[in-house]
Amino acid sequence: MNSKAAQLRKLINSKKLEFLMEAHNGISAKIVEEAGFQGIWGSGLSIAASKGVRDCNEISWTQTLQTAEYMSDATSIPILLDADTGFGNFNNVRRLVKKLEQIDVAGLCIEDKLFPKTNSFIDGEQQTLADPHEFAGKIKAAKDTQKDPDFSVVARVESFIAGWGLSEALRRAEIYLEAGADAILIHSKKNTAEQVLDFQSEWDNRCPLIIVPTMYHATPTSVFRENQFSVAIWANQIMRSAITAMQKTASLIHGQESIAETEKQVISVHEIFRLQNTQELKNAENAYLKPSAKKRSEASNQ
Ligand code: SPV
Ligand code: MG
Repeated sequence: MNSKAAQLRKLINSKKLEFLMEAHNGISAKIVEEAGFQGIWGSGLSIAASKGVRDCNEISWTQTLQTAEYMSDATSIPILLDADTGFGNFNNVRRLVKKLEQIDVAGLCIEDKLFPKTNSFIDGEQQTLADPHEFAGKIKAAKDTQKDPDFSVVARVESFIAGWGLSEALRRAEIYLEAGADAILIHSKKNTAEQVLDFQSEWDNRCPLIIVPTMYHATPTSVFRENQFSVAIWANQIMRSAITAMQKTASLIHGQESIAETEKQVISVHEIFRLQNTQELKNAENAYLKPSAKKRSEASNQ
């Protein structure tokens, strides 16, 4: 099996459209892998939301890292971590890359905004972009820091989000590519794919292009495929569907003062045990526990 970094690199460089699915903790990452996805988007929005805070660097970079570590430990497919602006300057990015490689995260995506960043869908046009050359320094620093040549550094261009036109987006992407970016993520909050398609036709495959179709969700996937995008990120649907289910369940149980109805609609606790790989511990107990300790452990499980 290739390393996770090599797996992500392969997805990014593959000639066909590939997909990354959002996850925000260990169990959601595992669910994404079991569904058949070959890679995970460690979404900043969803990780923040899972902790009940806003997507504007209210959680620290080490808290993000710790979450990513649980996700990485729970899965065998690669994670591209949404690292916002890199949590500081080039030096913070260097440290981040070092720590990400230690926890087997396959790559990071950084965006050309200012710390603390704001989610791209909130008042985007009022958001200030970073100086592109300062941002290029972060990309170069990340590339110079990585030990594994397959670790990926994705540069996210926020020009369209901040209300700039195509030429500014292209100018920035060119600077980031020159600095060593392995791929460009071109973001748009329009409800059609117009901006990313215009960008792609001018960019002309100078490097792999990644898109996040959250707002232009009605665009058929065949359009992304025909236009040779490299990766589409489904950035937040696991979190959103979890919220839908949790809201429904909480209000049903609250209203009925009973869990009987809900029981028919939710997975069993045994499915939780399966996702947690409880069987592996049972097997390990057989191999490692002294018989007397094993008996005690079985008794406490009953
Ligand atoms: C995220 O998932 O946190 C992203 C993508 O950055 S978006 O929310 O679309 O900006
Ligand atoms: Mg984000």
